[in-house]
Amino acid sequence: MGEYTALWQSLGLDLERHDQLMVALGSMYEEMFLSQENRPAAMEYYDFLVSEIHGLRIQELTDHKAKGGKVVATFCVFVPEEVSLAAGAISVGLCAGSHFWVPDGEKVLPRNLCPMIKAGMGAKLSKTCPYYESADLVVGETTCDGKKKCWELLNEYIPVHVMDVPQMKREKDIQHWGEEIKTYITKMEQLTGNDITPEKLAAKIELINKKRAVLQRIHNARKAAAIPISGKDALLVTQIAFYDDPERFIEKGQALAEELEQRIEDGTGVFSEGTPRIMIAGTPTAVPNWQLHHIIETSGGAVVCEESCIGTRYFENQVVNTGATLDAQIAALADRYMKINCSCFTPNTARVEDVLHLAKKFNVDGVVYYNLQFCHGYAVEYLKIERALKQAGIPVIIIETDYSDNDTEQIRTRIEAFLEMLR
Ligand code: BJ8
Repeated sequence: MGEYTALWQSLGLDLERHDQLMVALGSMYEEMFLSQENRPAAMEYYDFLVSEIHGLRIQELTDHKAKGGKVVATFCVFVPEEVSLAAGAISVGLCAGSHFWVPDGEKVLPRNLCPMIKAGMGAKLSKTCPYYESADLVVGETTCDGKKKCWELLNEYIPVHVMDVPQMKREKDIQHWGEEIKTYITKMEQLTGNDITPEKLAAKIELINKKRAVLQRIHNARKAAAIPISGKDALLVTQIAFYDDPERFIEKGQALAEELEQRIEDGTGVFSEGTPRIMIAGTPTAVPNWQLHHIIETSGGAVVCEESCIGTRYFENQVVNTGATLDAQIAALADRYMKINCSCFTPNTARVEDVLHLAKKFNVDGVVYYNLQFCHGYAVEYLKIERALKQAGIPVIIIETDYSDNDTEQIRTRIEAFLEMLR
């Protein structure tokens, strides 16, 4: 990617450290992804995107900015990308999924904090993420305490707009979220200098609904007895949905979905018969956090579903796109987004139902509950999920970890024992 050095320089990246990051990412990708057998041919596009993760897409963002366009960066699936796009901005999800950034984050944040928050902060401080350096605005939210307080510090380095996510789902909370969306519309209009009209918003609601639909279609293919795609590859596709151009993503996603459906018809699976089917539930796995999927799939299991924000919580439920006025569209957006069952809500019983429902729909043999260290919401919620799954006769194990690889072997031993029990 030497041809991008001038681009990275223009963004002010720390080139030496950025090189270290790229080398680590490249070898990890080769080991975890390219070594897999019998992958769908359509994965070639996603391999290409990863190889260009800090190249072509960054060039596209830079070209957009050169024409006066804006880039907004987000950390949570609550931020409505429809609004950002309707204002003519590009929206990218920041990844924060690597230990590489944690030590930098710990320079300003306490060590006993969720690794995703520390990595999110560290990526900015280390000047190694060209998405961050391309962003005109970070849109934060008040989902968990760690993130909520982090925005105040991050705002010292880059402008941050915070959306106040309610912590309950009463009618007045849904209305409040609608008000927050309205405020975000004003913010985006000010940032871009573009008006958001009902026509523009309707077009972007339709676009993002299509993106959700194609992700759901790919995900549905994993219900098949002969699983046509590995969990790692399916996860990668969802991760890429956060930063790729939506229209291109939809087109390429449709090609992948068609291939997967053909594989199902042909009975072509990527795992041998009898491989235990695993659902991962819990905290998100942002790029390049592939560790748990990799451990499961190299220990004799197959991941068939992610009940996660880099999974079903991102693409389930469409926005009803029938509103003719901005107010009606905002209400429809608020309704859809407030169906996301993040552990920041109390009560959050719908999430327990989601996990049970998905476990049955995807015919899973066991659930691996993934909890990022110091994420109290998901950790506390485990008890209810565990109880419900046990009652339904579905085995479950909890894995609590951070991004370091200190505990990889320990996790592998536990996963191997869990899979053995499922056989
Ligand atoms: S909607 S899950 S993307 S907040 S950062 S809560 S892991 S302690 S990411 Fe999330 Fe939005 Fe909810 Fe989804 Fe825990 Fe860490 Fe907080 Fe986290």
